[in-house]
Formats: sequence, C-alpha cells, structure tokens
Amino acid sequence: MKHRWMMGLLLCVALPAPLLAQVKEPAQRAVAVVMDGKSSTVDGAALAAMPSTTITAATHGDKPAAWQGVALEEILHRAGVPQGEALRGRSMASFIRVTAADGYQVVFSLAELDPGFSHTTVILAQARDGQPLTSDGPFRLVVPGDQRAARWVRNVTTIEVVDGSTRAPR
Ligand SMILES: Nc1nc2c(c(=O)[nH]1)N[C@H]1C(S)=C(S)[C@@H](COP(=O)(O)O)O[C@H]1N2
Ligand SMILES: [Mo]
Repeated sequence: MKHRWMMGLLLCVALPAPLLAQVKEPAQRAVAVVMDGKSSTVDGAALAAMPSTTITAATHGDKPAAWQGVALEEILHRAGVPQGEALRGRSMASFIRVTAADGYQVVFSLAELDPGFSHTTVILAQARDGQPLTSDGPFRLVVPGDQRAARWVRNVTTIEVVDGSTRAPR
C-alpha cells in the first residue's frame, strides 16, 4: 500500500521533466553556415582556431563591454563567399540572413560586410568581458556601427548566403 503511494509520487515528479525540456530548448552549440545548398557547422573550437576580434561596444542603455569573437567576414571567407575584387556582378545582390533560436532574422548585404565597400565590422561573439555568453549565447552578433541594436542577434543558429538577384546574369 505504502509502496503504491510512493510510486505515484515518483511519477508526478518524473513526468513534468520532458515537458519542461520542451519549453526551454537546449542552447545550440554550433552555428550552421549555409551556401549554395551546402551546410557546414562552425562550433566554439572552429571559432577559436580563427583570428579573434575584440570590440568594445554597447546595446542601448547598457554600459560598453568588450565583445570577443570572429569577424563575420572571416567566417564567410572560409565558406567561399566572394570578397574583394570577386565581389561584383550577381553577387552584389546577395545577402546574408542570420537566424536565431527564437526565429528572429536579420540580413546584411555582402557589400555591406566587405571592407572594400564599408567600414562596418560585424562579429559573431562568444564572450563578453572575458566570460562566455549566457542567455544571449553561446553565439551573438555584435554590430557596433548600427545606431540601434536590432541586428545584434542573440542565440544565433544559422548564417545563410542568399542570392537576392531577380534577373539572369548577362
Ligand atoms: N534572437 C533575438 N535577438 C535579438 C532580438 C530578438 O527579438 N531575438 N531583438 C533585437 C533587438 S530589437 C534589440 S534592441 C537587441 C536588444 O539587446 P539586449 O537584450 O542585449 O538589450 O537584441 C536584438 N537581438
Ligand atoms: Mo530593439
């Protein structure tokens, strides 16, 4: 009798756990980089092997922090995105779409991210003031040149290169 009661109690405690797991998704530990239908992943170790950039910047209202990560340009370069002299013609209408765990999305044009066109630096940050990112991580965009922080995407999951052109190349 006592045994049964305890089993019931055990079930009550054990059952909600999978439900809770659905509510709070586990943080994604790698970013998918998608180009020409091919997908690769960049995780913390891959980022650590790339040149690191630290930028002191703040979202509105916050005091400036040192954000450390890898320039988006560097990640795109490794994925084979045209840069420098190769960035012309049809790829001038290509854009980068960044997606977050909550479905939030923003875009940047390729030219906007290319040093030959613009001084905008965007980094995929992994750390803030020397600490790994918490609720906004593990990966977050930092866009210091923007007046508003709307493109400082938290919990980045996917970086896609999208052909935005609507005409056949001549
Ligand atoms: N994933 C995700 N990132 C996001 C948003 C969002 O809704 N989802 N909002 C953006 C907007 S509009 C702003 S102003 C900043 C706010 O950053 P903070 O929460 O660090 O202040 O996050 C940006 N990044
Ligand atoms: Mo915002």
